[in-house]
Amino acid sequence: MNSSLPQPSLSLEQCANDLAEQGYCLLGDALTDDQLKSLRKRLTEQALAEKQQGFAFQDGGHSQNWGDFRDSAGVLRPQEFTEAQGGRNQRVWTLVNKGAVFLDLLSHTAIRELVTGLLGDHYLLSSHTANIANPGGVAMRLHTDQWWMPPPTRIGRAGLPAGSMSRELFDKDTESTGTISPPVVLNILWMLDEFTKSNGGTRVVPGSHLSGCQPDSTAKSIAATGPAGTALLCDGRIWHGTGANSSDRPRRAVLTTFCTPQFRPQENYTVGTRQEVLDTANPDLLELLGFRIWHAYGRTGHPTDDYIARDNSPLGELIPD
Ligand SMILES: O=C(O)CCC(=O)C(=O)O
Repeated sequence: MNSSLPQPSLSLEQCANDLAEQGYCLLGDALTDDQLKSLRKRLTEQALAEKQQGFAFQDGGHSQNWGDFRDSAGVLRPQEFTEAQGGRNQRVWTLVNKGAVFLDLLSHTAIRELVTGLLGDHYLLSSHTANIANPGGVAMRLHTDQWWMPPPTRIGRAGLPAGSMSRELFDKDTESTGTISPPVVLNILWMLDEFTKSNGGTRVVPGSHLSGCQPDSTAKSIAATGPAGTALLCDGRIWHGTGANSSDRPRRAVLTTFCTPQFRPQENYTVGTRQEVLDTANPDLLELLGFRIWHAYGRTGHPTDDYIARDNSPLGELIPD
């Protein structure tokens, strides 16, 4: 084992250094035993119910395990896997609506300190989901979580127009321009089971967050491992992906992704959060969910309003008195 690679640590300073130098860190004992117990129970119940009631989303059954593809008519479509197609892993989406135990993770003090350290004073929740990597699931293709970030360019060099980015095009962007974008995403993987090399522990390429390019398929990855209760934090630029699970048990994890407020979250919480969650949300949660206006962006009316609300009736056509 390379001892300079991140190990689970209780020290926030160590974690921040690991994140800066290696692109990931492991916060030890991030979850209490009680939290672990309740998270496992709620996730397992929810995942089973989603399967039974036809809502389950499965992936993890192909070697090219993420990305768009062209169908027979040449139309670009998102890749999805059903269990019948070989998808083994189960994703559970939008956990903000699926139990208080998931919402509590968002106010974890040590994690929030690390998020603020990397992303700054303001950020949004981009997604709050779970990945149950089941036995037989294959390794996910290495990717970054900010693949859409327009890369820095040189004066006079025409880059790809920022609105034309697609995962497919960015997978080809494996040559560094010698410049680098800042991290604008931070992904936290809460380990509900021990992560090992054989049970699908997330593969990472240490230091790849500083490469300035997208993953190349020959990159050597290692498994980020830790006992249940550890939180794995990944800089949005690091090359990573779910490992193959060759064990006989599921590897459960909650994945919480934050992004800076210039960018579009993966899950649209202003529409997709259930009203009962909003009814008890504090200002911090409302900000994470995108209800706080950021420098006049995200407004529905007056640019100097602080927050938006669903029940604000937008001003319409007016007729003078
Ligand atoms: O579950 C994991 O180990 C990683 C998942 C991941 O990289 C993703 O969902 O983008």
